[in-house]
Amino acid sequence: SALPAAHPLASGLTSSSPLVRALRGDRPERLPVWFMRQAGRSLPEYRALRVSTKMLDACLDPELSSEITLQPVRRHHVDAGIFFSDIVVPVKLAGVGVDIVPGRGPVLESPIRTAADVARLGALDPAALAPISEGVARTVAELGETPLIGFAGAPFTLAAYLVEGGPSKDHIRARTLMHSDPETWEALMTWAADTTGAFLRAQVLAGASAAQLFDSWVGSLSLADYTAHVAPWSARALSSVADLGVPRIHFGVGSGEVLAAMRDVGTDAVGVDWRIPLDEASRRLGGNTPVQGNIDPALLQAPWPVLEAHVRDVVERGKAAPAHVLNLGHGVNPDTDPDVLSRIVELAHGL
Ligand code: 1CP
Repeated sequence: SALPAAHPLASGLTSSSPLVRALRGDRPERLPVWFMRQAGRSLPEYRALRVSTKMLDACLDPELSSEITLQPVRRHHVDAGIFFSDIVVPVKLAGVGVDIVPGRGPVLESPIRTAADVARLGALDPAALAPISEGVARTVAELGETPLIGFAGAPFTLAAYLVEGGPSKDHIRARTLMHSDPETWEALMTWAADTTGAFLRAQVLAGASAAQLFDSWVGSLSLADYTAHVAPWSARALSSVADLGVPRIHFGVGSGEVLAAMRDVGTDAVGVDWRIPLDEASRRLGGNTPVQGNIDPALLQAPWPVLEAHVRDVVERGKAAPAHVLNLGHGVNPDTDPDVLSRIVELAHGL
């Protein structure tokens, strides 16, 4: 692979970690577990660090991004860190006016809807990614044998924000554009794939031992639209790290109809939300693909015996797949008691 020799995966530091082994289709003695959105608002130590710093400024401060990434690893003893950043960080670094508004999410200065809007989008200068590479390098230096997961937003999920101008429910404008003006759509998706791909590649080169592509809003698409108007660009984004040999995870929400198509764009493992049980997900994937998931985040607020029974059921059903990484079906809700997450890790490691 083209990884630098000192990279934790190339040097052997993380190559036998439970996470990397499971993503490569193995069943390590310890079931690996981490949580989407484990860094951030459920942790009082995160809220304390963030009081005077805006979200995107925190993402571009290597000392802060590294410290926030490490907080949940220290507290919960999870099997991986996920780099603290956001899917819109590369969009901002490419010069697009975007902010993360507290309580709302990413909001664009002006939405990208026309051929002229897309033509104005500039290429991401690799030098702009320096704060990301530095944040990752600082993080892996502290993590040792615990792998760091790098991530990026999939082109469709990014396009949903760019076209809508902010969070939306059904991503109607984006779904209209792919049909009403396919040429503009394809130009936008190509830009999004290359921009998000560069962000992902920078994290891997700087030391991430796995890469996850988040297509959070893929559930609003039909299989036909996914295949024709989205999959080629998700493949393009994932191909940005294909030569580096790190295991790849492709995650979506509401993805039951498109699971196999998401696998087919080129990934090692598929992340599954809480809507379909893992044995059914594995069946839809043909039985040969490692799966990640899929504790229902709503049950994090349920009484422990209820949650424990659910986690055990998820682990049992995960045995239908060749390998399993335990996770949530979507991100940690900010109201979650962090002790509950620690307790799930303890349970998983004792199984
Ligand atoms: O003020 C704050 O604390 C901001 C809240 C926050 C945080 C902590 C946002 C705004 N982003 C993040 C970090 C983040 N975002 C991480 C790293 C932390 C971790 O996972 O441990 C990651 C992986 C993301 C990725 C992300 N951002 C996704 C994909 C994952 C998912 O949850 O589906 C998406 C869709 C976003 C957009 C986004 N950023 C922030 C918010 C509130 C949102 C969602 C807005 C919406 O509902 O549309």
